[in-house]
Formats: sequence, structure tokens, C-alpha cells
Amino acid sequence: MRVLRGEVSEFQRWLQKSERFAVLTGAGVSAESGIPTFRGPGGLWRQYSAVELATPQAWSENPGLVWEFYNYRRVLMGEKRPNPAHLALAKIEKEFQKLGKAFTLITQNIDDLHLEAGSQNLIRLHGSLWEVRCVRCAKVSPNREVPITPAFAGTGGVEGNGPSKAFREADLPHCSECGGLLRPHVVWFGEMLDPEVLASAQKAALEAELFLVVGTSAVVYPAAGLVELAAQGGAKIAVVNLDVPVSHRFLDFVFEGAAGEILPSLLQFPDS
Ligand code: BJW
Ligand code: ZN
Repeated sequence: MRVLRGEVSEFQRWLQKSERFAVLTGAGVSAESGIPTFRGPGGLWRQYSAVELATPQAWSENPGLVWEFYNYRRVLMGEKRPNPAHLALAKIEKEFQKLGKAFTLITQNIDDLHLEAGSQNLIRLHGSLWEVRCVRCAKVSPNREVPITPAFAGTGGVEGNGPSKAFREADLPHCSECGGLLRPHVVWFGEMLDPEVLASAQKAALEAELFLVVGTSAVVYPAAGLVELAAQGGAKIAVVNLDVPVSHRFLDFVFEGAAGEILPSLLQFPDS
């Protein structure tokens, strides 16, 4: 680890002192579990960047292609397990609970690895890969099908251009209640986040005394705005990232390195 700003011991004193601790995570926290980040190497599927397919435009033009992409991610993410970074966050939450102090974990990830690691007070800003929503009646349901429908079996390879076959309407998943088309229950570019989910994240950021930002490029709003909000609310801001951008602006602690290596030793009270 490279300590670019602040000191580990000082961070840990803040951890002990803080009554309210909030953490924002991004794709980097799951990188060591083997899940590619969006804007780093591996962020491409066929000729598409992930952010090109995570849009309502892509969905309206070609829902079969978008489902093929999300089906590929179900195959990939379904076999990944939480890494030491997820586990360290779940562990510190338990310590905060024991002490009667507030801990909130806010994630932009849709992989649910924080849940699997045991995190409880978790806010999922961008939804879950393992839930679907009906575009007609808006019903949200858990769905762990892999492949999402039999038509997607064996599709999704990273080689190739465009969809691997011409998916028909009947190949796509449909709502058991109303027959409408099902889509992934995730937030695409240009879509609003669930207002209640966003409001609870903003409250946790504003009230935090210590705010830790792990493995996110922090370029996507409104998630990125939570860091500014926490700073405005008076929180100490700490960053853990493999590759910290040059601008540190209002950061109090900057630890450069892999989250899975840093968090287990960083997230300790100084006298433990
Ligand atoms: C490691 C590591 C290791 C690697 N250890 N670290 C204000 C200004 C400008 C634009 C906007 C604005 N407000 C809203 C917008 C528009 C847009 C936006 O933000 N655009 C920007 C790109 C400019 N936002 C939206 O559209 C949002 N909706 C909204 O605001 O509605 C109202 C509105 C609409 C339109 C206009 C204005 C207002 C919705 C955003 C939804 C984002 N959705 C996605 C897809 C989710 C589903 C899916 O997964 O398929 O969310 S896009 C993608 O980016 C995904 C991620 O959650 C998100 C963030 O990415 P993340 O996690 O930061 O990943 P990376 O890859 O970028 O970074 C990884 C980091 O990890 C790197 O820093 C590495 O160094 C690091 N790292 N290994 C530690 N081992
Ligand atoms: Zn329906």
C-alpha cells in the first residue's frame, strides 16, 4: 500500500471516534473476486463498452442483445465469491453494531457480493443483477435463473460482433403476472435512481463523521455526489483505490493499493 495522504493510525483513530461511518463502494471492490471493472481492462464485452449497453437506448433498440450481455454477467458473477475487502466491510459493520454506532454501506455494484459477505445495512444504488422488473406492471422479483431463459444457454461469449443470434420476443423472459417483458432491475444511464434509495444514501453521507470511498472512479452521478455531500456535512474523507486519480481535492486520507489487501488491516480499531 502507498499512503498518499494521512496516516493509517490517524484513520483508525477516526474510525474509533466516529459515531457514524459510511462507505461507498464501486466495481474495484469486486475486482479481486474476478469481476471486471467498467472503465478498466476487461470493461469490454465484444465491441461494446459496458456503459454502451447499460442504457435505455440499447434496450429499446435490441433487448435480446442487452439480455445476452446481462446473461453473460450472470454466468460470470454467479460463480464469484466475496473477497477479503467485502469480508472486512461486513466485519467492521458488526463491530459498529456491537458498540451501538451507525454503519452504512452504499454500493454501486449489482453483484450482491456485499450481501453474500454478510453486510446488513446495505444500500444498493444501482439495483441488483439478481432481480428483474416487468416493463409493463413494474413488479420486481428475485430471479437467479442462469441462463435467464433456455434460449440464452451457451450464448454470451466475449468473441464476436452484435448478438450471437436473432433473439425472438418469445426467447426473452416474461412476467408471470401480466406477460410483460422482464428487464434487469438495474439503473441504466439516463434513468433515475429510486428516490428513497438515493435519499437514504444521501442522509448517511451527510450525517457521516467518516466516509470511506473504495474502488470507484467516482465519475458517475449521483453516486459521485455523495462524496461531496459527506465533505459538506463535515466528514473526514478517505479513499482506497488501486490507482488514485491525481486530483485529491478534499480528501483527508488516500491509500493506494488493492482493496482486498488494504481493508482487512485498515478497518481495525487502534487498540484491537
Ligand atoms: C480498484 C481495484 C482494486 C480496480 N482495489 N480499487 C452530473 C454531471 C454530469 C452527468 C450527470 C450528472 N448527473 C447525472 C448525470 C448523467 C449520468 C452520469 O453520471 N454521467 C457521467 C458518466 C458523466 N448519470 C445517470 O444517468 C444516473 N441517472 C441520473 O442521474 O438520473 C437523473 C438524470 C438523468 C440524465 C441526466 C441528468 C440527470 C444513472 C447512473 C446509472 C449508472 N449505471 C451503471 C450500470 C449499472 C448496471 C450494470 O452494472 O450493468 O452503474 S454504469 C456503471 O458505472 C455502473 C457502475 O455502478 C458505475 C460506476 O462505476 P464504478 O463502480 O466507479 O467502476 P469504474 O470501472 O468506473 O471504476 C473502478 C475503480 O476501481 C477504478 O477507480 C479503479 O482504479 C479501481 N480499482 N481494481 C481498489 N483491486
Ligand atoms: Zn408484469
